[in-house]
Amino acid sequence: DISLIELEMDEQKEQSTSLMLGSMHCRLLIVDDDDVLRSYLQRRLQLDGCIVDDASDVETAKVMLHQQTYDLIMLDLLMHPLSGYELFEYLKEDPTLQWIPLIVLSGRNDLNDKVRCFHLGADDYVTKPFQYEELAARIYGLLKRTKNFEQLAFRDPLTGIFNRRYFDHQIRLEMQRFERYEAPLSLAFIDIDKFKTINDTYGHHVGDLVLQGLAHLLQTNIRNTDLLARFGGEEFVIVLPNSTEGQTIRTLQAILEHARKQPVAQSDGLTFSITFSAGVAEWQPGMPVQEWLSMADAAMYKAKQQGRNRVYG
Ligand code: GH3
Ligand code: MG
Ligand code: MG
Ligand code: MG
Repeated sequence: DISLIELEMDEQKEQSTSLMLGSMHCRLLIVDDDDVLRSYLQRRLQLDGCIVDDASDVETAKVMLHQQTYDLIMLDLLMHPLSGYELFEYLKEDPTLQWIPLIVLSGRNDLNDKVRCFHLGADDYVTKPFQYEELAARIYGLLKRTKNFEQLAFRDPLTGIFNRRYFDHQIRLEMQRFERYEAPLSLAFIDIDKFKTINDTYGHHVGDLVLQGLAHLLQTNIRNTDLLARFGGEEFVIVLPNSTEGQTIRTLQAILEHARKQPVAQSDGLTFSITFSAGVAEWQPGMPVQEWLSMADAAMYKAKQQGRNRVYG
């Protein structure tokens, strides 16, 4: 097998080569029917700090892709019984998988294959045999470009937290995930009270600082698995997996308590405190996303009506 030529490297060379790659904190999937190549690549990439899973055939890879979120896929073309193209087309037809960066690893240095793969949406094409260092550098470059793209597309530039676009995409994935779970999934809408007054009194710049301050307060008081996004102007939204409506209400009440006591921003020797009104709703399997959002929004509206500065379910 030609792919093995480059693999006959001395064992002492097998140490971390790319510290950069480790800093990406990435989970990679190798799909290749060549056992030796798979385990070699897995070992090297793990030494470089990546989490690496592998599959020797297309069907196994499909199952894994639905169980885990991958940052990048390396895909062999010549495999049995299904070829790499079968997985390729499957990926590109699935809205949740089509954006995963993909590098084709192929023993065929063939113009038609290369052109076909790039047309199908491959991000890179590496022919075997290859040098590990070059593949690692390509993986790093691709992950970096993807991260930059995601930063631009999915982050709110003012607060640095996720934006509405990301939220709209991610909330559907969470619903899919929890459809199979026997665990609660909750949503909270947060709207700053009388925010217009802050802008009108102190100017837009202070308003911006307050938005940044509240985003920071929220982000640092929720779990890593919770999803916080800026929903609109002075409205934030949080999706909380494994949290009931009651637990979510208590979480938001604690944050509100914190906001009452501690200013969220300061400027020119002045400090600025806010309160907010929040609405919470727990999802039930089968409930459409729009209905779920409306429930949380209605609870938030009720909190405003009842005098603001409170959290309702
Ligand atoms: P309520 O308690 O009923 O929510 O009153 P409110 O004043 O917070 O609500 P309203 O919707 O009337 O005002 C929201 C304000 O948020 C109006 C808008 O100028 C301001 N705003 C929206 N986006 C931004 C932003 O990015 N920066 C700043 N400084 N202000 C913003
Ligand atoms: Mg093969
Ligand atoms: Mg509002
Ligand atoms: Mg408001």
